[in-house]
Amino acid sequence: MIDRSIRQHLSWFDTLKQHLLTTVLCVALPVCSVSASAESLTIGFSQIGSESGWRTSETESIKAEAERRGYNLKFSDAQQKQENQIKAVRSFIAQGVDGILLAPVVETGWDQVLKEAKRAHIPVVLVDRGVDANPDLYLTKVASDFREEGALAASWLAAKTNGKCNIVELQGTVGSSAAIDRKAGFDAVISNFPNMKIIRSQSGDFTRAGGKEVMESFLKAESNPKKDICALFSHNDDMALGAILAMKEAGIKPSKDILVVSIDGVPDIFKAMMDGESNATIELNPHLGAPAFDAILAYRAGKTVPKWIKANGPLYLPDTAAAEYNKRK
Ligand code: GZL
Repeated sequence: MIDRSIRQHLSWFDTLKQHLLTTVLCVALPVCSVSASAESLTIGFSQIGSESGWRTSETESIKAEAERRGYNLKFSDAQQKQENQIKAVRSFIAQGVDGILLAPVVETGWDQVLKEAKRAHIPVVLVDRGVDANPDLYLTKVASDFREEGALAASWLAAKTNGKCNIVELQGTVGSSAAIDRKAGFDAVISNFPNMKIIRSQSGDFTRAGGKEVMESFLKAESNPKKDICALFSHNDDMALGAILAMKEAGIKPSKDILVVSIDGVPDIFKAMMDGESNATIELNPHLGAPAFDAILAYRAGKTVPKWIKANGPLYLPDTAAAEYNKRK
């Protein structure tokens, strides 16, 4: 049984040889497309679960990219539990995979298992969320800047309301980098507006059911919700879609009586905009497979990889909702 690290170097040498061969051939031959690499990798992917439409799109996109490249993708759905993710990563290490994609459900508690992957010379790429651990313990993070997303949502709301708005907030999964940083970015911007304040804030765990349930409690807690609440800031579209349902059931017109701004850019939020029920969404790119796999190839070719590969999306409004919906549905 060749020791893993020797095998790793052998395979690195093979890659280098292949690369050199391709390059030489390319120089010699008039036409040549230098593909990223012909090598077929075995990759472990520890996914959080399927809590939102965006998460499902991310999973489908990463699986499709692995298929396109002819990679052997070992997929694990953690059902939102960190212990299941840690078990999956340990199993990938034991199987001697060439790389690991990890979408960490929460920020903390990863040091030990990341150290084990590093000791096994297996690169770990964080996809769509971050961890509170030494960056030396993972190859790179392919994720949006969530603070920017929160700040963009707040800036849009400040402009829409001339800096005067009582806001209710649906937070994402407690302890997740997406929820922590989207809130931080949003709070930082509204702190510049004395008449903008968050009057209620609670986690809906990034799900439609969670968003509906929490929004129902927000509405019940106000004597006159239409007057008392100016806007909803939701950390993702799925919770906003649940909240829109709660508003309608309470006889409140979403996006008119209460403004709605959220993040992800899933097809159904564009449909809600077309129905006059949502005001703004910020797109989150679910196609993280290619940059993640390319980072692993770069690592195997001995190249340096930046610690954060950022992919932030734009804010969309109802005026382009139909076109965006048709593109995504
Ligand atoms: C953010 C991602 C979030 C999405 C939600 O990168 O982790 O988790 O915004 C998903 O839809 O549940």
